[in-house]
Amino acid sequence: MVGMARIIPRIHALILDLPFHASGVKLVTNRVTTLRDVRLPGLTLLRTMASSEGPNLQATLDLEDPELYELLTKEKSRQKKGLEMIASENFTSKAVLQALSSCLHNKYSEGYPGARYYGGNEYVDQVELLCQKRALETFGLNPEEWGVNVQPYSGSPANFAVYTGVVEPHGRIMGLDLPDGGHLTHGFMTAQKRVSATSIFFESMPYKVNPETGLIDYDKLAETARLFKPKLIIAGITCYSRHLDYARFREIANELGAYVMADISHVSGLVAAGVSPSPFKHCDLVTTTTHKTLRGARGGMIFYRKGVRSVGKAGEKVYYDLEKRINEAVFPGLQGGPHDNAIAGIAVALKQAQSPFFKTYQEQVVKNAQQLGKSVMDLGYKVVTGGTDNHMILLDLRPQKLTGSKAEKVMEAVSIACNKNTVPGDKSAMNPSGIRLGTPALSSRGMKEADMKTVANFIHRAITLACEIQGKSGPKLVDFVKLMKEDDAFKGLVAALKQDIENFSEPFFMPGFEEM
Ligand code: DSN
Repeated sequence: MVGMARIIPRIHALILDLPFHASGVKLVTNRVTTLRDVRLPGLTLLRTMASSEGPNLQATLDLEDPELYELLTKEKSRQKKGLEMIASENFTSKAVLQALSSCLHNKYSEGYPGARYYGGNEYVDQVELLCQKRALETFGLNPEEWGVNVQPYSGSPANFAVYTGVVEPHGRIMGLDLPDGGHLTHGFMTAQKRVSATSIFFESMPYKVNPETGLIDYDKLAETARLFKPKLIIAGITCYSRHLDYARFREIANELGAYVMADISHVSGLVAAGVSPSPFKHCDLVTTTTHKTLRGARGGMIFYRKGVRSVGKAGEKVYYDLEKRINEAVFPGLQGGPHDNAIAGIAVALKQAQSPFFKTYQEQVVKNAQQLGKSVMDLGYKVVTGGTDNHMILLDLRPQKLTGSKAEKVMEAVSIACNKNTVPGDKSAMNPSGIRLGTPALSSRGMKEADMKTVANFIHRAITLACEIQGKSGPKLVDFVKLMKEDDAFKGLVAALKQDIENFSEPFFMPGFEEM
């Protein structure tokens, strides 16, 4: 072994010294790190796999698939150079990424710990149990009162599993309307189309925000719920910057004997850190994604209550039966094998979420969003609800007479990733008047309030530029984009702002792998 250790670097050096095409030998890359990485046609001796056919199963991605590798490095560079302000995105840790790309990826494990349909799940069982335990701990839950399913592939499947398990087909649900800040899976439909499967297989009735204040109209919700008599009411958002009143949802549901399901996908990191109110006291079910503010691997979780649901007049107890309903809805109802690598990645993130650093991070996320809101308002912009309690702000661009789509296009061109969004009162979800801006990803890079002031100025420059382009292009988006991309003066302004933004953003710390 000692001999080989001496010889290998020599062969390695020899290979690197070879002229590029010498003797029919072609190095796929000059970034050779180990002998195993070298693919030398005609010199199969040096390949890790003795096989002369097929892909080298030990080759790294850069060698095995340079085309894809290049795309991934470009995406990494885009993430690092730009400002990632999509409120649902974050930069997860290297440890989570390692769990995701581990051997757990290889395993099938239909079923639940201790009751799998395949063999070889000794360690997978322990990983899933660890993830469940950490999930309950992270949110301060007593295992006698709450259980959790960590297998949902993401937030939409988690929500669909709850409806499948708890609300019978064509049973009734109520959720915040999509244009008012709800989610597709909260029952979205239009007069013409049942858009989400949630509205195809279940009957949905939306509740709304007050178009003047932008705040949820709980009185109207109560009134509509009395008429519609839903089996389940969803307390959840994708674009709403104020805390939810979970106690009020409970009160409304209690009148009807309905379940309350909180969908905390956006705020689960904030809830875990105690900087947003916890829904658990008031809800029967809680769903969440795991990759937004929680900063874990991409996946979903469903928390369900256990124990006594209610006590009748004669003292008789009614027990929750949610555990069986939820578990059977996830598997075998809607899913096959769980993504064990994702479950491991979620477990890592949940461990991190219990640390004091995570609390500091989430406090910074909120401080940054509040500073961003204040800075853009100081620059003359309208922020829906006049600020934020959480990780996002919603800019209303109607005073600028600009659509969210146009603002989003310019932001993208100058390396700010964000999304167009409806604002209260908007008629069309396809042509919304606002943009949603979030701070979780920038906060993971270490940005603070002072940086948010700089970011607000970049946003101001981008929107000012969008207004100038629109002044020349007219209202059609296609003309707007054409002018932005083809007019020399605008191209120059876009390039200059992009450069300023990238010069600012690139030096910040970036979690994850170095190159991709
Ligand atoms: N796509 C997510 C968001 O941006 O809010 C919700 O699923």
